[in-house]
Amino acid sequence: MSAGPVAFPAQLVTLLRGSSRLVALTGAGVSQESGLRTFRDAHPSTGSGRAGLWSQHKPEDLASPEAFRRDPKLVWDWYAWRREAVKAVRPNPGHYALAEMEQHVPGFTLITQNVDGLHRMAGSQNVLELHGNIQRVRCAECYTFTEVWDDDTESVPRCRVCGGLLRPDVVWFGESLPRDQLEAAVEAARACEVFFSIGTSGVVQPAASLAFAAHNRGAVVVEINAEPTPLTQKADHVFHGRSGEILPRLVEAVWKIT
Ligand code: BJW
Ligand code: ZN
Repeated sequence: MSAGPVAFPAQLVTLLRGSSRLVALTGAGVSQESGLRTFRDAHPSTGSGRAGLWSQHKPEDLASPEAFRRDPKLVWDWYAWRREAVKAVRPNPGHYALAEMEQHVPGFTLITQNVDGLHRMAGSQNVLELHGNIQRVRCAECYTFTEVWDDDTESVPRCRVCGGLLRPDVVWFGESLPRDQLEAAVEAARACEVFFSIGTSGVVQPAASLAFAAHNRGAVVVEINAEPTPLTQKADHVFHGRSGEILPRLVEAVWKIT
């Protein structure tokens, strides 16, 4: 799919040029062009290898405390595989465009649901990670973080402090989001002039409600996504296509043309 020529309304360009409080909420779609799989898009089964194995499971069924209790090794291995996949990829033009946007807007907050760390790698600085980071590993019992563990093929590695099982420091369904990150995100969403929702299906709470909070406080809401979402009807501007194509063109149109 190609974004084709994108026309940005003059009203939006002018608003963005004068904007000093801007929020961008990102989801898995932003990292799709780096080669990472999204959660809810249809995926062709590879039929072989690990990717094929995981395609038998719905990601949401693995991203929960219940799944970890039921089969810790299955969940650990899924994250170990994804951790390696993340290490092998690099930011794409969408990540870099958002990092550049931050240079032009004094009060820019990037709120991400992604656990891959690609926004920071692209140079974004004011980043709130709502769902944690897949490269961090901690004890499921005592919360102690660890950077070294014995990767046993038979069982999940254990905490050196209390013997509890190790797990990724990500937020699973039914778990609370990191309070400091969520509070800062809510505050930024309520105070911003423009709110971008980019590459997210907008179905996972509480992240999905941030765009509506911004809208209710009078912010202009802009959606960039491959397909319509529950936010589309409420958004003031909608651009359907790939974020890695649309975002660089937007930055060019708003901040690079005098
Ligand atoms: C492109 C593209 C391209 C593709 N360019 N676009 C209120 C009402 C109902 C339920 C709840 C509620 N409050 C809480 C809940 C329960 C639950 C929830 O939301 N459930 C719903 C699914 C119904 N939420 C929680 O449990 C949260 N905890 C919480 O609220 O605690 C308090 C509480 C608990 C229980 C009850 C009440 C209160 C925690 C949520 C944690 C989510 N964790 C995961 C896994 C993280 C670790 C990991 O990576 O494994 O986070 S699930 C998964 O979904 C991951 C993502 O961050 C998240 C969002 O997905 P995202 O990013 O939107 O990806 P996709 O795949 O869905 O969408 C990609 C989009 O991109 C698509 O639209 C594509 O079209 C598009 N796209 N290529 C542009 N190139
Ligand atoms: Zn422990």
